[in-house]
Amino acid sequence: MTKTVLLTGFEPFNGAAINPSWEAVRALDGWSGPDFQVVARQLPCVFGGANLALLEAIDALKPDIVIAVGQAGGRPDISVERVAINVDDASILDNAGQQPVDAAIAAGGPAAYFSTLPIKAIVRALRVRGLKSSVSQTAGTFVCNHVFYGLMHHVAGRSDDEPAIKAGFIHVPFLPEQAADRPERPPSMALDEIIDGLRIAVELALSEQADIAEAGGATH
Ligand code: PCA
Repeated sequence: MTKTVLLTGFEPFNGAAINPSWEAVRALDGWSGPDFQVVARQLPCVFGGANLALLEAIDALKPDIVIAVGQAGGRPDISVERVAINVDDASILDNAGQQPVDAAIAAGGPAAYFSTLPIKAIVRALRVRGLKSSVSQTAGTFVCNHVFYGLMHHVAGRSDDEPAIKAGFIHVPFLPEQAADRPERPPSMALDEIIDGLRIAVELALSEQADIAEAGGATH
């Protein structure tokens, strides 16, 4: 049976003109193989609204796998997120002018959820292909973590007669043109490399049953 993979990316935020997460996932929209098809959707960078759009897309597309993707400006690599936490704590305004502080995403929900993607297998495969990648222990407390938590909360709350959804979140760096605009010259990655990395992540999510056990945690 054909599996549907939903990839989401975000609209630009914080005054930017472009968001590499959307540029990358839209390039993979319509990619398919004998047993899978990829659909890309854009999410607004808005607390609440992003999760409504995500859940609408899940309802409409009935994906088997969901990988949400966001920009993490300043990070040097493709970071595969391990954990979503139940808090919104924004240091900047979202695209609707909201700035929640220390607010629960799901009142009474668990403190955190783990990604169900094979995160270490993805990181290893990316590195084997020469792409910079690491496991990240925090997706922050802005709209990306909000979507990651909302996604995992939805997936965890599905009933037993609904098909399971494998899901997680990946952060990508600035594009070179975004970095060049900033005085601090943050790290960046070419769009083609980001697209390649996401393609590998989709392949691994489709093929791997369990994650690999490979040391690589942080000591602090
Ligand atoms: N990055 C932001 C939100 C949207 C995006 O692409 C974040 O990391 O929260």
